Amino acid sequence: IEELARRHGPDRLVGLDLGAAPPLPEVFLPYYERADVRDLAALRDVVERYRIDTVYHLASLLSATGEKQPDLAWDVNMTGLKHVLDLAKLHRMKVFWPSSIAVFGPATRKRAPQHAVLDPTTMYGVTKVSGELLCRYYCHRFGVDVRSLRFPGIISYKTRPGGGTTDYAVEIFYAAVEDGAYTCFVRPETRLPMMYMPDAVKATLDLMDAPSEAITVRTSYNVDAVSFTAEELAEEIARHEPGFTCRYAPDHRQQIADSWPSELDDTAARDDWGWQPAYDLPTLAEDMLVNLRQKLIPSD
Ligand code: VAH
Repeated sequence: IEELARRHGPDRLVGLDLGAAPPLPEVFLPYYERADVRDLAALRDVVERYRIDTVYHLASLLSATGEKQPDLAWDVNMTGLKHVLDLAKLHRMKVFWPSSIAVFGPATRKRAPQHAVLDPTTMYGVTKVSGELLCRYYCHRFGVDVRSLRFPGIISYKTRPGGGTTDYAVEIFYAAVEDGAYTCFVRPETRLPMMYMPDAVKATLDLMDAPSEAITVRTSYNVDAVSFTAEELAEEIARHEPGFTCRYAPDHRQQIADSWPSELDDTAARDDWGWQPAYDLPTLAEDMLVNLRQKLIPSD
């Protein structure tokens, strides 16, 4: 929302979520609607009242929450996406929809190719594979210009994490600033692909700005940025926060993490629309900690 406001002006945007508007310290959002993405009539009313031409459809239950409530995950993730695609077909809207590394499963080697056998072990992953196929169907059958990225774990200081398996890579930064110590819910050697939020926003908007004829992948593009183990992350944080300690107590999320690849082959994204990440682990960690100290430690 903040980057779209910078590019188009806040009065060109309408925020929509189930709950109240998120804190947006950098922008005032004049138009905000509350609706459940499973309510087609409510979505259609917003689309028609504001004459929406582009939708960034991010509403979803994530992997860990989805395993606790698989029926709800299927309902929100699939019904919500189909409603957006049906409205996009009716009103010729352009759509961005995020997929995830969660589409991959045990059949994939540690470096996930763009075109692979997709055998996810979570309901979240099943909804992402199904969603990718639904998007490609709506594009080829109805001409809907829907585009998608298979995001790695996304790291941000702006909102606290919730419901994801990669959340340890965000929680650890908050714990380092607030407590100087963290108990990690995956093993130290767990290596996963990650991406800093500014890179995720850049990838999303670069993809959406690309000419339609450049888009050769209508399921979802692999995008890779940085891969590290939980231990490598803890060691990098300790370089910036002397005395920080991390212990490991794997829980149910370990088996989800173990089913995912450790990196992605994103050649197609780089070739088709010039994908290029800007952050590596040291610059990501530095930026996270500088901003979290400002956010969490009250200035005198
Ligand atoms: C999750 N952060 O952990 C999400 C993501 C890479 C996984 O889709 O569920």
